[in-house]
Amino acid sequence: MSRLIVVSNRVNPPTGAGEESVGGLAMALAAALRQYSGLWFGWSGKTTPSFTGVLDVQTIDGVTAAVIDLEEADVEEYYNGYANKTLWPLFHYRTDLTAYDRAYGAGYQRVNKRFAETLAPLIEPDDLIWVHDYHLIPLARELRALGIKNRIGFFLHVPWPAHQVFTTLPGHSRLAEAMFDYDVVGFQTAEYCQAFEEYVLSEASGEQPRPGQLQAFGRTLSVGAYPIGIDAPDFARMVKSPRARRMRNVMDACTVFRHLIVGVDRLDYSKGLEERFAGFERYLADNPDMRREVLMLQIAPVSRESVEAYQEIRGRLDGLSGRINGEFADIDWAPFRYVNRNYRRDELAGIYRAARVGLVTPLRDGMNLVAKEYVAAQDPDDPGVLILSRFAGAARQLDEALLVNPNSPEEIADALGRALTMGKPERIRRWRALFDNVEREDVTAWRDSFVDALAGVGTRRAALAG
Ligand code: ADQ
Repeated sequence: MSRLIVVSNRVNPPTGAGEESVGGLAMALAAALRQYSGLWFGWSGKTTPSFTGVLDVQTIDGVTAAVIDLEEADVEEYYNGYANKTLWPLFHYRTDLTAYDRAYGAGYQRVNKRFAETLAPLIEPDDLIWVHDYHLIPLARELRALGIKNRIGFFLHVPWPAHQVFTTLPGHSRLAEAMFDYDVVGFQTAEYCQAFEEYVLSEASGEQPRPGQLQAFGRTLSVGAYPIGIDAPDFARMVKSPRARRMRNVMDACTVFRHLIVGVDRLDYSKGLEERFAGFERYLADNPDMRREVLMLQIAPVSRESVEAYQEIRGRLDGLSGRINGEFADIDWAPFRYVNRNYRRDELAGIYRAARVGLVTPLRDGMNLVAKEYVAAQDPDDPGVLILSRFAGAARQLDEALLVNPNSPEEIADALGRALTMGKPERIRRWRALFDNVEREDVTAWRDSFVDALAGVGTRRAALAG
């Protein structure tokens, strides 16, 4: 029977509702794999003095994971370097933060080759291979070079930038060509898919024989939008859990007679935290009579701490949060709570549920699962309001949220004013439309539609499910 092999940079299957510190990608992949007899391959997160390619295989919570350690230089050049200092900022339109360093590019190619050489012996002829995210774009090319003929798909979790931005990358053509060693390439939204098509047609002399197909570099590729979702049934269960209820009670006790506004993000410059803080500050300045009526809680666990840009933004956010409380707090009250730690997922569910406003304002975001989690956690009879950046992929589906330009503190402040005074009938009407989408286009729908496309539309799906 065919298997599904999922490949991503990090392999960290969550161990259940209590798991802390798991990114959106890990949550989604674990949920996707649990229902397939398959394998999850990638980096352990550990380093070794010299690369051995020795696999550590474990089964955690129904997911078989096979991981390898990388050398220090790999981590520096491939992970911290090309992935997090070159491609991440570039794909999020931060050309000002994008580092162009040949050693990073070489490390990126080397690690992709190492992944391919370690993975290739594990691949059986009928396996479907599903590669994830910008860390591993050249993986299919490396696997093909080793003679792997299986169907290989690629899903990009982050935006594909406009071609004027993508072409600022030295070696962009090589990276784009590597996409054509896949059979199917999926993007979060139609907009990113179009940006890729536009690049291929205008920069790579490509052709589009029919919608959803691209020809270039002598090969043909299927492309499409496959918006990722959350594990909606699992999240619904979690919202009702004792820990979620306890956390909700804790938050209610902190906000007696006040409305809670919540933001939950990895501490990353793409998430628009500085502008969001400024938006809240503006709201307080413009609405003196509301100052005692609101509490904003921003949860932002630190990430990628070895990258300077992340250290810098952390310092700026510490300063801003201090300034807001310094300016507006009184002896018995402070408007802003800023915490840098991880929470259990069931605790997060309780926090979302207690919040009258979910404030999700990334400057750019492939999708943004926090927006969907916030919607899934609401009380149907008295739901909160989602304020969402128009530059999050999620805005394409969640258009009944209050959509804002995340670069504008004024727009954020206005949206806060609207959300905090919105009557119950409008809140319920908007939430219902949002929830229908979150429930319908969940992680299972995402996985099935991509795997169907990869397997050749439904023909082999029955054989895959295990
Ligand atoms: P991320 O950039 O990590 O994901 P996001 O989609 O919001 O962003 O997912 C974050 C996840 O981490 C959520 O499930 C959230 O609950 C969890 N999380 C955040 N803060 C936490 C905390 N303090 N404690 C515990 N858990 C926390 C990337 C892309 C996104 C895309 C996803 C999936 O950048 O655009 O939506 O992959 O494709």
